[in-house]
Amino acid sequence: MIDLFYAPTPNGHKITILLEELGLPYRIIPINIRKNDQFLPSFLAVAPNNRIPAILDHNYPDGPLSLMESGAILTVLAERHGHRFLPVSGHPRAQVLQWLNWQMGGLGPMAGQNHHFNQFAPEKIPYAMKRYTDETARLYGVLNRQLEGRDYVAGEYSIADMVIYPWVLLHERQQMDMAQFPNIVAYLKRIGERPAVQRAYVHGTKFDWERSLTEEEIQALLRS
Ligand SMILES: N[C@@H](CCC(=O)N[C@@H](CS)C(=O)NCC(=O)O)C(=O)O
Repeated sequence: MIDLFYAPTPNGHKITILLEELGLPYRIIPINIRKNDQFLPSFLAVAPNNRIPAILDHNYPDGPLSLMESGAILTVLAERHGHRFLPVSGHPRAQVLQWLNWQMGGLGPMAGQNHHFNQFAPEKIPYAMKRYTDETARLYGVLNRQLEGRDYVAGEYSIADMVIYPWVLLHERQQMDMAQFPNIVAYLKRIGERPAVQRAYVHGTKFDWERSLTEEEIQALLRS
């Protein structure tokens, strides 16, 4: 069994997508990041960076593995489960890791700042709004070009697509003009039609943003 510390955000969806694609049994431990549940000691013990997602994977003989950082979680899970969605070696593996890290170090942080300054910042700061909207658009341009003549970003459908999809799905919030990125529009449709992706997103509809867990409740959940 795998415990997934989760909220329905782009980084959270990445993990439910892979778990559903692999058909692995898992249990959601809801972490309401709007109510600061990410600072509860039981969660910090697994994810010292106080951010979701994180996993406690009980399928290790020498004790559960705790892991944070979505890119690391996807890499480790794919390697441990038959290398599905992550080639074993050579150019194909390198390409998947390249695009995975492009998302982790580029698209994710830039689109995250874009969301912050365009949607949530208490004051409108035009310089920051423009900087992150422009940078997000530049990254969409890179992705759109990479998808020219390709169905997926690194050859076969892979964990690189699973990290990119949840972020470009939020293109409206990022103020992107999708008429400029037709390959991304087709890519979103292609991935969104996968039954595993649809199942992954159902967790989001069930998440209660009004509810906050106590430390005792998390501990009880982890013991059960
Ligand atoms: N690089 C991290 C980023 C994780 C991240 O930023 N998570 C956000 C939600 S999408 C979070 O937990 N935020 C809580 C906070 O800011 O305190 C990953 O990919 O796992």
